[in-house]
Amino acid sequence: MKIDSIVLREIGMPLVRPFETSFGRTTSRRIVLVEVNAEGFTGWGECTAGEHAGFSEETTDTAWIMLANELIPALLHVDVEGGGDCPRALSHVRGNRMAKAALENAVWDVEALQANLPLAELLGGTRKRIECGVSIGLQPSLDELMEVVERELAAGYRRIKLKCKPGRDVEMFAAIRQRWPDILLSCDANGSYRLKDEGHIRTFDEFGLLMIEQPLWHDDFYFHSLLQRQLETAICLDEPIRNRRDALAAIAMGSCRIINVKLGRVGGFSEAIRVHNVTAERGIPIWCGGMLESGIGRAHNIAMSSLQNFRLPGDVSASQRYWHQDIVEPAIEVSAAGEIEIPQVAGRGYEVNRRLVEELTVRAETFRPRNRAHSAPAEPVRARA
Ligand code: OSB
Ligand code: MG
Repeated sequence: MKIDSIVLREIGMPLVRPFETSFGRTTSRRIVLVEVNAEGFTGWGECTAGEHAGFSEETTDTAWIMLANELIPALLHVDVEGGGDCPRALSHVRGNRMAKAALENAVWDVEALQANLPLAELLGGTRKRIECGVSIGLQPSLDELMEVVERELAAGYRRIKLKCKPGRDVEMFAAIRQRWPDILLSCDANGSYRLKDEGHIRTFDEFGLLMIEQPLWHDDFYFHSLLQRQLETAICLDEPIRNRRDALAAIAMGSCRIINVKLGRVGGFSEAIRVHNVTAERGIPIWCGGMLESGIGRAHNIAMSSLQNFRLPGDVSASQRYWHQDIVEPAIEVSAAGEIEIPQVAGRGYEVNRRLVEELTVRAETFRPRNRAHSAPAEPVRARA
């Protein structure tokens, strides 16, 4: 694949409503986008790093620096056939997986167009439609939470996930269960409990939760394995699963019975497929997590969720829950049955609204390869967009 240019940009997008977790509150997103122009096609990738380092070490700003100074120059310096070649091309850079994913996924996006295949099919996906759940942030009151849950169930969503933290848990679960005894219900603590809370977390068992996501430290496997032995409810790990090896270690240790797969957190489609395959082999169900993505990341999450072992509803929901106007067309919609159809056209299946992207852009930089026929320089030419 001959890459003509790569455009790095940051857009600003206010959320329709604030999203609050145990690690903080987000009211507006600063999203890094990567545009890869190659072979007459344009592929897009979205970086899922947050504005602050509350979820992972990466942020919008660190991702920008790594993409501009390390990752884009490295990719422009080598030949890649497609997305699957990117991890090797970027392997000299440690970590920074969300930055890497933005670039790698843009290359997959081009590759699908070039191959004239739906992105889902290129990735090996077989599902025709996916089941959708919602992640509901901490609400100011129980009454407001009940209203939000009612609205999301009425919209058709198949699974409700409640953000929780110490002091904000069993009261919510009890209220929801009293009104909706049979819905698929889960919670996500984003690492906010400690081992001393074990007795308390055991009381969650009575609410018939589908899973408890990341109860303990964000980087832990071992103490989760001790906790999982004391619980009937499945633990789901999110934050510490960075790659296939982590998934294997967590499964071997018994740290969880379910795994959340996030494209950014594992570094892109290639590693996500490896996590998918190893969990499928071991009989561990996975589901697609969300990171308050714009339509580009959302379209990629949809394509990934078409792989067979994505067996539980994901945090993949409609554009309108997040954005007044999404940057893709059509906006991502969820049917009354709580499903999204996998697009059957070439590429990601949702067009990028370039005019809107330009309007939302706060900074942009264009990178081009130097003539590779001559000795390849480490530094690419960088021009202002
Ligand atoms: O832990 O799953 C998480 C959002 C930002 C950071 C971490 C998480 C989340 C969500 C939101 O739960 C999922 C979404 O609707 O995009
Ligand atoms: Mg989570």
